[in-house]
Amino acid sequence: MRIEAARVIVCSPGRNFVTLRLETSDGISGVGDATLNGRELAVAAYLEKHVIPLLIGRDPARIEDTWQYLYKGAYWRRGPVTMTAIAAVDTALWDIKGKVAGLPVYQLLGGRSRSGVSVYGHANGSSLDGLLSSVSSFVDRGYRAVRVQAFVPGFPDIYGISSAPVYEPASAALPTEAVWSTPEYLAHIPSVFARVREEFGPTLRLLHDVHHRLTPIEAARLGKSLEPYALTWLEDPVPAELQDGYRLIRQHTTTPLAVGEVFNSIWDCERLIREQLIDYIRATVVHAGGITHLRRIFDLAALHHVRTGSHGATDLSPVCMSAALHLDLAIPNFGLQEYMPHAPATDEVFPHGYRYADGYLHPSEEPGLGVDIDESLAAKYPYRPASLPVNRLEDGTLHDW
Ligand code: KDG
Ligand code: MG
Repeated sequence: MRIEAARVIVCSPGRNFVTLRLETSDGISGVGDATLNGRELAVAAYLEKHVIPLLIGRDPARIEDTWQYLYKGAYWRRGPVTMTAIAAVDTALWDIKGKVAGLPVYQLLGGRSRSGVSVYGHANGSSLDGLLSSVSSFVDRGYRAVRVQAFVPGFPDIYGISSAPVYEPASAALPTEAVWSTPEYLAHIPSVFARVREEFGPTLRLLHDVHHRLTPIEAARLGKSLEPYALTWLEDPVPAELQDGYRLIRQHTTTPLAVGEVFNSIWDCERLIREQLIDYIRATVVHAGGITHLRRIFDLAALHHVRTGSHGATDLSPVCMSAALHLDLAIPNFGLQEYMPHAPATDEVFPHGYRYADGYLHPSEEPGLGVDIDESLAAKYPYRPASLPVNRLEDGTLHDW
């Protein structure tokens, strides 16, 4: 069997997605997600100009070899664009392998390690009462883990909080700007968690995403002030470029730490994992080199008692979510999976067999990944430029986010 054709589909059913389809000489095809939020066309061009010509004629069964070929052969290693493109090829090849074998991909990865994939949802609100009712709506739907994000009084445009029914991190064609105040944030957030614990008791799993906005010592203070509320994790407390920051936070607090949604290689997290500076690794299939490379990261994490908590925002397509669920089901050190339902238009363009029930996602039992893209429907939703916002401090300084 050979790879006979490959094409990149860029569409925007509610938001932008980039998808790779590989077709084989046996008439089997596979799909991979290649969406890099706000930089979609860079990955599409990388695939079309530099990767697809290398794939035609290759044996689709050689997943590891193809991965190594694309990674090592380019000379230029790592980076979000390259690794997202490699991820798309890798994911599509796993899909094909599953279809050839007549098995869902999780079976090829070693079979089930659990009965379902525990997920967390995103609660937020423009007032404390709104936030509490948002948490409550997740609890009512069976969620046992909820991410809690709160508006800070006086700062209405905080990234990661939205009253829209479907969360959208990239709204405008050009970046919008929001103002951020660390003192106001640090003063406000503990009182929010106090209230949520009071209302929902001690066992609901609570998470919070800082979106890389603090310095290590500020994050240490936040972690300490949240200890009474026993979070499952504090996410991206600081930018992860300077990883000693995580050691500093660790020295001060027992609040568990999660990081990794912007990581694209095992080398981004090798030290954080080996030195047990984090508790959850949040890398995901589409941005971290596909199932093959993410499995490598997760196996390293397993050795060091670090659990997984893959990114699962709406800017990762149902193709990525399907792949993530197969991996989540199979690995020994799974922790939690982020789950933000897509817009109805997205679900229509990407028919998929995974389903949510009572706090868990279950991957499809169909051969392969159990997801597809309806290309003629996708063509009705052309690409729209979209960017992530940026943050400034009150004095106008450009800030991390
Ligand atoms: O594209 C960026 C978003 O996916 C990200 O900001 C969402 O932080 C996020 C999360 O935890 O889902
Ligand atoms: Mg996050």
